[in-house]
Amino acid sequence: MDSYSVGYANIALVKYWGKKSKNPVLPYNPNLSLRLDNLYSKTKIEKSKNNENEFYINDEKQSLEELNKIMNFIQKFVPNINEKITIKSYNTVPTAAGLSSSSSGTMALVLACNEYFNLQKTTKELVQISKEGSGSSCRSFYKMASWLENGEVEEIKCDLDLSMMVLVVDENRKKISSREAMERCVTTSTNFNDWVEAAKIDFEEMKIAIKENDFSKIGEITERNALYMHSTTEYATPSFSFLTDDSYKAMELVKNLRNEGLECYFTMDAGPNVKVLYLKENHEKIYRELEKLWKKKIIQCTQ
Ligand code: 2P0
Repeated sequence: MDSYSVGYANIALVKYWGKKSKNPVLPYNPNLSLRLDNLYSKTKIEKSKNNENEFYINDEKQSLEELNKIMNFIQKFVPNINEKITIKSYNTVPTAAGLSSSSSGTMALVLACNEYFNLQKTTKELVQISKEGSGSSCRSFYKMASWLENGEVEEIKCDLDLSMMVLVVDENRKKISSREAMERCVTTSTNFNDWVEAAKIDFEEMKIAIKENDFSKIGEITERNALYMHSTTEYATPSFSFLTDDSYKAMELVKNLRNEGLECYFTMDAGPNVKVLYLKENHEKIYRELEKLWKKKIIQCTQ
């Protein structure tokens, strides 16, 4: 029997960018995400055949550093592991390219541990465990979720059929991890406090827009929130950016499409790739147009 546990990627419409506390992991601002059911990781744990702990992603043995990271995390919620294990994980998401592979991977790992070690945790407990591995992964347990400053994760009801695709700029592993980037912004960005205040307002307005099924407002807030998050990297010391010339080209494409009457909006995370948010009913039209204009890969993230 295929006993893999599946975890999904999620993309924030209001971003988590900065830890108010590291233990437990708490965000500076409330944030909110959409789960991408086509981008997932599946993970299985087995008793090791080699009498050593091992960690594979897409059949590739991971470094000792990656193995230690994952084992330290597991040991936080699985006490007294008295055997060696093999962790096998497969990503449909390119790893560490700002496509939320850490959220899908962490969710899958937490579920796999629950299964293999027979932990019998509730979803609510697994959500809280998950965020200690990768903050944003706690949102992947729900189709739409919010994660609050006090650590609570709530499911958000949304009647709109929201979809996303990714205009791939670069699938390679990013040079700076989101953890390190976030930390640098918290400690050095001169506009970090302003970002937190703006994101709090975005979060409140986003919840209202979702309740009112106001897609235009949802899109508007999504774009301005992503741009603000990225501006904190410019104001950091040393300054840096996840976005490349091609990212800006992709953002322009999205704006042009919108100006021509095909309503869609962009968002970007800790990497150069640009995600496009639209209503499912416009999927074919938007995909057809973007396929003509975007010469690189496009990933369809939702059915
Ligand atoms: C988000 N990101 O809200 C934001 C926007 C990236 C940009 O959460 O340090 O793996 O493990 O808590 O959750 C990616 O960072 O960071 C992220 P940690 P995480 O999706």
